[in-house]
Amino acid sequence: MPTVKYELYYWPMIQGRGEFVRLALEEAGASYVDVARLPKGEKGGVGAIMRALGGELGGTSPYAPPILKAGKLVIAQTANILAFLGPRLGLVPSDEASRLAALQHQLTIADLVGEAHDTHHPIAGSLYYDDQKKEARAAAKIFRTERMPKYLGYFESLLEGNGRGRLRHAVGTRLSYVDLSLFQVLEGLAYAFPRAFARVTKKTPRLRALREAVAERPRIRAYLDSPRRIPFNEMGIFRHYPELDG
Ligand SMILES: N[C@@H](CCC(=O)N[C@@H](CS)C(=O)NCC(=O)O)C(=O)O
Repeated sequence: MPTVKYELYYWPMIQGRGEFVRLALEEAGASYVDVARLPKGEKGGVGAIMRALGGELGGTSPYAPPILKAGKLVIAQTANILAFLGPRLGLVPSDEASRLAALQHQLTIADLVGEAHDTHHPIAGSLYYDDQKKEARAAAKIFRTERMPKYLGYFESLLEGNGRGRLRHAVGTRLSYVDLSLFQVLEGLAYAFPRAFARVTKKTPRLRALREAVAERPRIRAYLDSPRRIPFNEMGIFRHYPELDG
């Protein structure tokens, strides 16, 4: 397969959904440019995303970032991008059933990510957090006590039923992009809801082991320790507001 230089278009100040793509590219040691993180003078910044949304990259017009350009292909929707990259980066098994399973799990992760975001913006993303604090408290309570345990319990059973040994994977017997995304979701939930996360993950030893193992993969470790990894903050999907952690 020819070497492709990938271009990622994603908001430069947050991990957000772009991080799921960054982790896959980093784990594979792929050559990529995080375009919006380049200076404006090098055609970076938010302007790069606006141009991409305006159709300047060609291909099918994307609705929202993350957007990946690979040669002439322009691909949006996080799960779709990962389904494209998975085989190219060796991050998914080759059989059809495994690829479908990986995409299915990635879409479930997308649902979880959407719900995590809606804890701090339950009414609208266009309103300030301060304008929806009361509703956010109510949404976060349900998320912490019902939804997070249900999602993490589901993924724990998935790992439990797949293989042997302490470290298990979401799909097949090797690391896939789904494992990287699970790592990211666990990192995000631990940041946003440290108390609830500690409580819920007492019951999910497989997820805890996977999180630790992914963090120690050499390329991921190097990435996490580098300035390329944007710290979690209160502009992203996973935000730490102590009042939402019960
Ligand atoms: N389902 C899409 C969601 C994309 C999305 O919501 N992107 C956010 C940033 S994380 C955005 O910029 N949304 C703008 C909007 O929805 O108007 C995906 O998984 O990629």
